[in-house]
Amino acid sequence: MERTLSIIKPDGVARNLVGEIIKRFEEAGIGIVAMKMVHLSREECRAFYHVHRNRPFFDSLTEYMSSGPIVAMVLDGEDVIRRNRELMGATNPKDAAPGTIRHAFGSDVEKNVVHGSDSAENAAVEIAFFFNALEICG
Ligand code: DAT
Ligand code: MG
Repeated sequence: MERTLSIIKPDGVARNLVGEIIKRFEEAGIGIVAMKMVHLSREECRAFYHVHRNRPFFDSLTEYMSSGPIVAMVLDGEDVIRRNRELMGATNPKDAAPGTIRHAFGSDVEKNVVHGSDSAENAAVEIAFFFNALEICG
C-alpha cells in the first residue's frame, strides 16, 4: 500500500468541483484517509512549492495557490501515486487525455484544478506539510 497527497486547487474549490473530483477517487477505488480545507498564505505556498522556486512561473503559481481555499487529501491504495497522476492527466489541460480530471475541468497550465505527489519521497514530505499522524486514519 502507498499514500499520496492530493490537492483540489483554488479554482476547483471556487468552481464547486470538490464533489466531482472526490467522486472520481471513490469510483476508482482509491481510499481517502485524511482531508481538510485550508487557505494557505503566500509564504506557505512558497514553502510547499520550494522545488519550483527557480522556475519562471513560481511567483504566479504561489500567488494563485494562495488566492483561496484548497482541499488537501491523503489518498491511500496500491500504486496510488501513479494512479492519481493518471486520473489527474497531464500538467497542461490541453495535453491531458480525455477522461482525466485536468481534461474535464482544467482551465490552463496554471489553473489545472489538482495537485498530486510525483514520487514516494515527495509524497511523504507533502503529506507531512498538511497532516500530522493523528489526522490520518487507518
Ligand atoms: P504537476 O502539477 O503536473 O506535477 P509540475 O510539478 O511540473 O506539474 O508543476 C507544478 C505546478 O506548476 C503545475 O501544476 C502548474 C504550474 N506550472 C507548471 N508548469 C507551468 C508553466 N509552464 N506555466 C505556468 N505554470 C506552470
Ligand atoms: Mg509536480
